[in-house]
Amino acid sequence: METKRYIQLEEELGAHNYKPLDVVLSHGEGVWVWDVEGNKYLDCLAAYSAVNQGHCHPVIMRTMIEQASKLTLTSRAFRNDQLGLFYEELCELTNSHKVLPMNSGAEAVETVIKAVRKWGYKVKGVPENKAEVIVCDGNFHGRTITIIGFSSENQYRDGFGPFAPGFKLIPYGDIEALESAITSNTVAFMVEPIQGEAGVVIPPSGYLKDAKSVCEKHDIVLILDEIQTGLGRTGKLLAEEHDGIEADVTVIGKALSGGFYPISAVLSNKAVLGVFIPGDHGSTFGGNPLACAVARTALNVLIEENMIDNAMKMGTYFLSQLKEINSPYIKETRGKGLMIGVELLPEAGGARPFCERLMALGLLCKETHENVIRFAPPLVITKKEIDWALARIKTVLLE
Ligand code: IF1
Repeated sequence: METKRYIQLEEELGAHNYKPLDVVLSHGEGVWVWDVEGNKYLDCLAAYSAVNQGHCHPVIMRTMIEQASKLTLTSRAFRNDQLGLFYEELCELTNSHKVLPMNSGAEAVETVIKAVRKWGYKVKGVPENKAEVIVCDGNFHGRTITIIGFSSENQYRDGFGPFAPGFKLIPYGDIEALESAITSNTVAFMVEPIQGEAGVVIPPSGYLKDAKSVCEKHDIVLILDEIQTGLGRTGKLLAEEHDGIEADVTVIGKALSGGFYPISAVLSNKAVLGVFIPGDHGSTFGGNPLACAVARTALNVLIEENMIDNAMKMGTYFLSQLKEINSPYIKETRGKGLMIGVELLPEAGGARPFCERLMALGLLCKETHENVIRFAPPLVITKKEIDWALARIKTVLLE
């Protein structure tokens, strides 16, 4: 079946909640993917940083096949032989004290909102139903009703109200705004170390460090959403390391399974996740043995195969080369590790046409927020592959 038939089926039978590029992918390996016509592309999106380890990583695949032939799902009514080991290895790696495993990133974010509200009521003494969580303009934390309720992006909210109360929006990167938004009912501040969907927006250096001290001063929980920035994307295991801090609570997902299986997790100190008692929270698939086995291997290859250092080295190189492109279309080129955004001037006519031209040259990337082309390849990318990509990026940006 050729491309247009696949597209026709998707267009006719699928809800139109996305506007994908018209490429129909059939298999992938490392940074490369192939479409149904046999054309080869370099994947510069890595499924929004869920495939940091590269497509179909053979070692993760072997674990998936082995575990799938043994035990996939037991529910949490019983215990299993992968969960405790997953907890141990994840806590060791991230210096965490407690873990709550879920499936999607949004579910993990919903979980942390429940946890900090309960912590506020039971530990901090905030009056019931008065808890406030501070978030930032330009945030992206998922697509559930609670989460879009505090989005600053109209399209994510339009038509989906009414929304949950108890959230305050402040400008991203502004510590004074954080300080003045805090009340006696504030329980937490939730923030992305770099705002992905907002267009790879990097806050002033030291922002997370300052946010941590403001949170400590007012006894509120600092939650870092590292679902996109975590697991090596910015050249560190967690992006918080660039500021030399440890969040009270960290949310991870996406590459936690190397793109093989939905698994996310809330990592915390003892206090916050310690508020949950049996029956408070759960999910059918949360913490299932297949997800945990895959995640253990996905974390292991990230470290064993030096992907994090590679992301730092290759990201520095990629960014420096992109900054040298003297294109009339470029407003700003920014990034950290392999989380890079090229912001185009409005007169360039939007990033989408550039992504379409890049696709025609064999490079798959995604526009975000109209004018930003996001470059976030798998962390296994080599200098040679970056040079291959740069040649095509220059062609499109200099034509
Ligand atoms: C879409 C991008 C969007 C996330 C952060 C939580 C979640 C995400 C920082 C929720 C998910 C995905 C969702 C996908 C597009 C992509 C994305 F920034 F990565 F590009 F939308 F902002 N926190 N990001 O980035 O995790 O529930 O999806 O597992 O919804 O269109 P999820």
